[in-house]
Amino acid sequence: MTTNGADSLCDTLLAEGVDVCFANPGTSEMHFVAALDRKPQMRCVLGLFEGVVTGAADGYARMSDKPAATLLHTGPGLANGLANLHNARRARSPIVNIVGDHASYHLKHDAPLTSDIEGLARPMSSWIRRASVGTVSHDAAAAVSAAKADRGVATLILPADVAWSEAPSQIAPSFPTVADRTGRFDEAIPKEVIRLLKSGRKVALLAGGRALRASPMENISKIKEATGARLLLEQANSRIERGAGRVAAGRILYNIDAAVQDLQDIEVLILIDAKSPVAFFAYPGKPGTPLPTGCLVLNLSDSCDDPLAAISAIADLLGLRDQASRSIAPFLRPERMHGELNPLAIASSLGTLLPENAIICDEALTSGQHIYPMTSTAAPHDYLQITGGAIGIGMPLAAGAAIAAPDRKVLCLQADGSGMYTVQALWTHAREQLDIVTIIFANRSYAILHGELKNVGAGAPGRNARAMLDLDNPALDWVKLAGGMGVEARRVSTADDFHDMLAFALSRRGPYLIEASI
Ligand SMILES: Cc1ncc(C[n+]2csc(CCOP(=O)(O)OP(=O)(O)O)c2C)c(N)n1
Ligand SMILES: [Mg+2]
Repeated sequence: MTTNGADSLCDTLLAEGVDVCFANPGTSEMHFVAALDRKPQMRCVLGLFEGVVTGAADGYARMSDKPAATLLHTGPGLANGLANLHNARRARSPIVNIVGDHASYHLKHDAPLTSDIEGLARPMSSWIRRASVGTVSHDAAAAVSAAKADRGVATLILPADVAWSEAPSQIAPSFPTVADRTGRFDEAIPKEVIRLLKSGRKVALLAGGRALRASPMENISKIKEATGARLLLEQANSRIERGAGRVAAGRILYNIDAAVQDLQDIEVLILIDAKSPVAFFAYPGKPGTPLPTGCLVLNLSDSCDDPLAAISAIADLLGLRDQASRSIAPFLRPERMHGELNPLAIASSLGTLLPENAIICDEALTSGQHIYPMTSTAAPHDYLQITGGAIGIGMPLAAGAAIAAPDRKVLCLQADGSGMYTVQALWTHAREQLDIVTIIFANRSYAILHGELKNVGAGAPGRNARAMLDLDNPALDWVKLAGGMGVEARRVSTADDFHDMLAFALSRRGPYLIEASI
């Protein structure tokens, strides 16, 4: 029995559990589109720009712990999606990134869309392969396995002739994946960590990645309490399960001077599915890492396939298995604020009104500083951040999260400048009727860059600097932008109106946008 390469690819993806495809197709992918059309089990979601496609695939992976497929058109389509693939790579999100290309024998003509796809894909991909006639099912199974095993972007290039050529209808068997590594750790590690924890030195546990789910966090928190260590989270995280009933913990500070001061006493840092902290940028005369010189760093992932299993073993060795953590956040509502609308008032309304099990996608940048503290005792929720510093992920991330978790309310906290990079995501919110409330922090400026200009000692901004950092003249009208893409929206400019509007938006299902004039 035979089929064609595109059908074989789709069948293999479905057999591997990949049943969502975020797409923006072109001519070279028409056989793939036709094959997807024959698979009603596959949910195809159109993004009107490739940055929406890749950002949504990231959000989907973070909330479902499995990869979606993308469908991108040749090198330029991939290039448009790279910034959010960069963020996905930093989030360690599994993605099967499918990029269509010309038929193999057409490349020699150097047609207009021909480019070095491998070269474009390499920096953001943990795995790259060009599918071949006859092996496309194996290639697809290998891509899914690589995305899961590496927790990364597996780029599968699909030449048009591979898609339309005959292929065996038999599906390739699955490859061993990350599941096979579950529970594996170096037996010496738990004792070594306990020795360090009891050495009298000042130890900090730095948690990131999968360690930020509720259950491993409780183990880590108990170890902290039993040994007097400090507990910190990475500065930018893929997904934190937090809020009332969960462990409350602070993050490494963004500002390098503040972070240096905060960590000055640390003598030993233990990394739990985390990277050693670094300054976000270099500044003249300032250090590249906030750690004090001589700080010993032990990365559990260097010797443990499953660092969380090692953590669990440490908790057991310390006799903590049946104890509860004492650092569980209570359910407390911040006080309602009145008067002018500002980021603090928005954060306090969020803390009060956040529905249980909500998903927060935070790309609020300078307006977001109060959100993390003001939601620490809110109803339990998941908190997703921009992990790679490439702005323009908030609304796509929310789309992917909402598709992965259709029964949960998604709150997209979106700074205005960043929002304009991938504003088309709102159309996907409307098209798919996603349950997302987007809050635009409309400060009509690249406020963070105004701050950075000051930080480098450049003095007051003149005409050219303001031309590059202000978003006024004309001011963006988010109500019209959203309306033009099918998302209902309102503008508010007082704390009371914001609170009422948020309560209203949360009381209904489907996409809604609030332009918060701040
Ligand atoms: C892809 C990408 N392009 C440019 C930048 C540089 N950059 C960082 S923040 C920023 C402006 C952010 O403005 P906004 O989203 O309105 O947030 P605000 O600073 O006003 O809080 C820019 C352009 C970046 N980080 N990533
Ligand atoms: Mg702004």
